Amino acid sequence: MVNKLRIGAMTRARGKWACGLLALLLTGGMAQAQDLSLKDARLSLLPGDMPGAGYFSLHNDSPENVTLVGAQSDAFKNTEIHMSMEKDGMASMHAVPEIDIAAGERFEFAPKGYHLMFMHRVAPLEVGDDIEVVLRFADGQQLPAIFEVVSPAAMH
Ligand SMILES: [Cu+2]
Repeated sequence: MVNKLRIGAMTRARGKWACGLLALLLTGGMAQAQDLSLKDARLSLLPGDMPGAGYFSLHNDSPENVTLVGAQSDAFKNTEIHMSMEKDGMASMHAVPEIDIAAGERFEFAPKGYHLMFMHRVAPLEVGDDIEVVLRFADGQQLPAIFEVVSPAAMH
């Protein structure tokens, strides 16, 4: 009886170790983005299958310049970096391939400017939900962050 319990505990411990190793292999042993952080991350949710817009403040407290090249979330099929602009009184937006953030700088994703465009929701979302978004950088760093789902009315 005692022996059986002990074997069970050992198996569990080994399973945990194996998971850790797998995670390390999957990420290629890449360091997590420790000196990069997101503040005030929120996703403005529109009704139906309209895209959601992600806003946040990205802080680069590392001694290196970084380049944001994309983002992804399990809650949406694809995500693009967008920039809104107004021309002749008409609002429009276009995709931006990458954004440089210099060492020690911060970059604001805010309404009427840069935003993450989340397209094709794959799961139902409600105001108040949290979704995980992973930001990707040109050097291979990945920064996971939690975005709070908010109503577009809360943006103003
Ligand atoms: Cu957009």
